[in-house]
Amino acid sequence: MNLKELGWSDFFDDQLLPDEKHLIPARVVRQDLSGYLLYSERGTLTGSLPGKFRHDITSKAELPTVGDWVLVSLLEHEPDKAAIRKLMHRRSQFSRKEAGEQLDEQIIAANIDTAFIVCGLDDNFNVQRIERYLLLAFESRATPHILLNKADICNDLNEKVNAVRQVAPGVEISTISGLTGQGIENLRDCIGIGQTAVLLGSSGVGKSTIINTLLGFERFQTSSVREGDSKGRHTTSFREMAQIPGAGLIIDTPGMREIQIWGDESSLFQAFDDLGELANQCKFRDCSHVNEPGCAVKAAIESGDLDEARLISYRKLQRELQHLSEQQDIRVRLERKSAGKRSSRMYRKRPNKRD
Ligand SMILES: Nc1nc2c(ncn2[C@@H]2O[C@H](COP(=O)(O)OP(=O)(O)OP(=O)(O)O)[C@@H](O)[C@H]2O)c(=O)[nH]1
Ligand SMILES: [Mg+2]
Ligand SMILES: [Zn+2]
Repeated sequence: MNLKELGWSDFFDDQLLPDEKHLIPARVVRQDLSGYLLYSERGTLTGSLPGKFRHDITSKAELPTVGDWVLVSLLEHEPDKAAIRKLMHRRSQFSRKEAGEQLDEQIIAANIDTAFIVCGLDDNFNVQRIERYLLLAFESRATPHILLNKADICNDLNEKVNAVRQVAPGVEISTISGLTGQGIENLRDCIGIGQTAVLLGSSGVGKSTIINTLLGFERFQTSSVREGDSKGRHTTSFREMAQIPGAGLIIDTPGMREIQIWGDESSLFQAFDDLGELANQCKFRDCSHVNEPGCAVKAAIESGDLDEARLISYRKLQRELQHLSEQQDIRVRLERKSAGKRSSRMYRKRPNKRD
């Protein structure tokens, strides 16, 4: 395996410090309960995280994840085992807020060029979900590309494609079938050698099926969806990268139950570029598009050029982002407060010591 084929570039080369030349670059292929599986020029390695590494980090986001580049040293008597010494800065990363109450960023995949957002053209078709994924994709710095899968069983293809186009201005949309292979060759051409793509989407949309068809063999397990609502059965449980013969790398992910938003408003503006352009034509710069005179957004809704659902989605995502940022501010204040308490305790102790 050569480093360039695995996605190594000057971006990572420039991060190497003089005293790290003896370490081996490796890419995280899979992370599961037993540890890390890595690809390197020395072949496949199993990696572990030394206690010092865990101790030195300040957030979970600094732990290596699938797609990450790390520097490792080989264990002396077991040359296929490696200790991870350093995590390289990421070129891009697809994150969401961790499920539940925690206020942590969960990194789904790192150093990706293309984020394929997969949606089934069956009963699981959902435009609002695509909107949420797109927001995260813009935040990731990877290029989003929407895959509408299961085209073989869809009777109203044009209608669905048009609905998706409305919420994804400027984003590439492909209709494919992982089962029959329709459109899969074109996908391969989108992932050049050395590039990395990730497949994202809910359970049952066909992510693992698409990868198996790309690879030409049943690398990942798949299973049928529920009748009635086409929901999947959460078949894939770990994120894992595979090398496509004659092309780049692709990461399979488990279907997400919740797509909790992580990011800031700049990605929101990018994802809702169409609304932004309209808003620029509103009479008032700070127009809230509710009942101001000369509102171009309202006018577009009335004329049918803009679906009102788009404005509703925008407001909903904006509220979620604001809530996230408020929660983050509260946490920073609490952390400062407890750090302040610690240092004032230290300060009080000092005079005692002199006594
Ligand atoms: N008709 C049709 N069925 C498909 C297509 N792609 C996948 N399927 C079927 O959809 C079901 C779910 O596919 P999977 O590949 O397991 O879905 P997944 O997205 O990997 O699901 P999780 O691993 O649970 O996240 C399987 O029964 C597949 O055969 C397609 O293009 N057309
Ligand atoms: Mg799967
Ligand atoms: Zn307006």
